[in-house]
Amino acid sequence: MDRASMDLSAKKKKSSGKKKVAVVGGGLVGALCASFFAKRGFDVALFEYREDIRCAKVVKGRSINLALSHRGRQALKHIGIEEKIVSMGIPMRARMIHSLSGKCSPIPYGRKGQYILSVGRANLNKELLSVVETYPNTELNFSHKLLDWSPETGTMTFHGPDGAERDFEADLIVGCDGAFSTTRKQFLRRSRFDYSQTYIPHGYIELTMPPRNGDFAMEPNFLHIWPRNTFMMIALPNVDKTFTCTLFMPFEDFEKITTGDELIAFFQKHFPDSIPLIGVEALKRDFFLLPAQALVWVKCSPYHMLDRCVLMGDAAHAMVPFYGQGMNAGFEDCLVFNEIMDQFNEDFAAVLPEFSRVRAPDDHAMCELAMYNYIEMRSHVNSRYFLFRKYLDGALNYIMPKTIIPLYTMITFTRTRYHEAVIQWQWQNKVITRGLWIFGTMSVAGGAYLLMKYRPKTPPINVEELWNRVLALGWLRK
Ligand code: FAD
Ligand code: EGO
Repeated sequence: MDRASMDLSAKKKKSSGKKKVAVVGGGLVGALCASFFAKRGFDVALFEYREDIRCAKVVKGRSINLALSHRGRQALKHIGIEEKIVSMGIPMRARMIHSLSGKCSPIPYGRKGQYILSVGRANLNKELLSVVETYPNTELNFSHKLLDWSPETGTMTFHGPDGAERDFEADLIVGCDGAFSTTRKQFLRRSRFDYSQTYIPHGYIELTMPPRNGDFAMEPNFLHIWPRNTFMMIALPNVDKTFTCTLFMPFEDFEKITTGDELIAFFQKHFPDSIPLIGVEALKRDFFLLPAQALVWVKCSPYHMLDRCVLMGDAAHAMVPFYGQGMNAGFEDCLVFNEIMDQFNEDFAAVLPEFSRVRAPDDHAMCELAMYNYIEMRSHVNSRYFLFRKYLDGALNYIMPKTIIPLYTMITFTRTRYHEAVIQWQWQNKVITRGLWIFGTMSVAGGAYLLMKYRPKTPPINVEELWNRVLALGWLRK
């Protein structure tokens, strides 16, 4: 679409009476969010920096596949594509823990058919964009890079496909432009905006595990995990029968591996069972293909500015990927925003502050949980500890199914507000430690009582003989 017709269509739609919403970023959250607004009848314009990935030959970007869970699925359901996405994904019903010796131990995610889904990022993004297009009141603008926008007028300036700058006006700007959000830059210039950005020492690379004899090289319906403290590797299945392995490790360790031989020696030491599955040549090729990617953590508050602009997804809360919740949290943002739109009759002046008030504590809690998992996993989670912890979680939940629910379950399989899940978890931990204390004291007391009651009727101690035995011990030692 050329400049003139774009402005024309903008004007035409504005005259329809409904407000104009601009969604910046056509990634996972942006595309979903655009459908949410379109479904409510708003005129929606989506702007994406990249070209249309549905036409692009190669799609570069972060993580090839992701774990989709309950929160994300609920949001997809709202725009009617949950079933379709689920059918395109691969259920992971359990984690498969790979120990150093190559032993594999499965631990189910839930007792009754609970599972997470491995979905391809590119496919999911394509489907979401296609849904946006099914609404007549939307327009997709690819190869449009937001340069800046004005909080006073709501005018955005884009770098268009022809290299020229073009302006666009909207009543509401929704910033879904990821962890390095351009939309957010205007927020940083204002007073009373909290912002923090932290890089963790770990980076990640992705490796592809090819099919073996035309089938998956490992069992497909699992999230495969190799917990090795500071070195962590996971593998998620893809529909083409490959696995995408993600290796997380500190940048300084990545830097130590410079040759193919060093790489194989490293894998031989830490992930020996994966070498034949990935293949020595493929391993060497994939590992050195791209430099390790950084992992950043962004927290900010509030999420809105005036009645003009709101941030969602990674733009509002980028988190480290150690809980598999980044996209799910971003999708849930759209659901929560939608619920508040119902409550406040789509009055942006009321909806936006309420969204910040309600949602920021939850996203912050999730960012912190992801960080907590990262610290816990890198400091002492090897395969034995991982199994121990998950069995313990399972056992406690089995004894008290209503009272003690594993944190991972609350986060992944319910829509319990993230911050409430944390409170509930802390309360449970208190109950568990108190229970252990009571159990421990009662065992000792009970044991002592039973000992007294049923003590064997032994003859009285002969002190002299005892002393002789002690002396004999002394002789033995010499
Ligand atoms: P993005 O996906 O980053 O999309 C932002 C979009 O905005 C992009 O398309 C970009 O091109 C566009 N854009 C940026 N700047 C501009 C601009 N100036 N103008 C116009 N457009 C712009 N989450 C899970 O739920 N489960 C997982 O298993 C999981 N695994 C992960 C593994 C790794 C290694 C990583 C790094 C992340 C993982 N995540 C996972 C998190 C998930 O990837 C993100 O939370 C999710 O992609 C956020 O979506 P988004 O749309 O907010 O941002
Ligand atoms: C003790 C034992 C403490 C992402 C286990 C903490 C995360 C953490 C990155 C897994 C699953 C989806 C993931 C579990 C723990 C995705 C996930 C988990 C990873 C790494 C991941 C689990 C993509 C942490 N979920 N998870 O319980 O199976 O437990 F290993 Cl590195």
